[in-house]
Amino acid sequence: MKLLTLILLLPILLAVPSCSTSGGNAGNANVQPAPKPASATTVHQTIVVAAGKTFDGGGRAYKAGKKLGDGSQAEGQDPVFLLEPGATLKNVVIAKPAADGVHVKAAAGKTTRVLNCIWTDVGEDALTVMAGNNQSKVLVDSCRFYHADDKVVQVNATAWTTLQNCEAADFGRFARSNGAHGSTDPLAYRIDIEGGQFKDGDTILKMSSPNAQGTVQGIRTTNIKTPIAADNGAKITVSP
Ligand code: ADA
Ligand code: CA
Ligand code: CA
Repeated sequence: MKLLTLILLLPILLAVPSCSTSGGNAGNANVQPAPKPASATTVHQTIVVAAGKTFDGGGRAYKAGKKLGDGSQAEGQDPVFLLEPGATLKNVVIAKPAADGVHVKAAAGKTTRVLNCIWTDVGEDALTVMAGNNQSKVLVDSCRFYHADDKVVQVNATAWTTLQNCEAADFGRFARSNGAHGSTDPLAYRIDIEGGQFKDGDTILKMSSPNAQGTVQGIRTTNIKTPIAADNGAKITVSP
């Protein structure tokens, strides 16, 4: 390169931000602002999306009625949506109060999907994988989650769960395999986080049972305290 070209290019080269590879960080997060829906349909009884069916909210907002829960940290609240194996939920905004968000069931040979959904203020948690085994899959793609006092995605079953190109801001743990039984839990949880942007949170992925496996790849983060937490022999692989 000629000296003159280098001198002309120098300001551009210097302006490119540097990337850190710690915690799988492929650059700074640029999380979109949360939408502010003008109105939301109150759901008094959990909306069940039957096996293999699709519920397309068309961008409309839904919130929990009192019977489902208040969206606090109290356990045992009901979800706004329940997906049966192979169902798809898309283009839905879950507004406050969000109770226990969305429950997902998977079954062998089926993929259950949550696509392009937004939680404006996560309730007890946002999305729970309730059932499934290592032959079943759950895919959460291009979803956004804001303001979770504690957990966002809670995985209580061994369905292979992929969280792809999601965004979260202001949260405790973004994804967590069930920690209730700790070192004695034999379940082989599997969570893969691929791409996405995360800011102002404690941890991206926490797993704490011996057979739990996770991967985190190609995410962008800003202000995450402890990106990964793997206890009791759980294995989490991180790559930039
Ligand atoms: C707590 C509890 C888990 C599970 C989870 C949930 O973390 O320890 O067993 O119930 O809440 O799904 O909300
Ligand atoms: Ca909980
Ligand atoms: Ca919950």
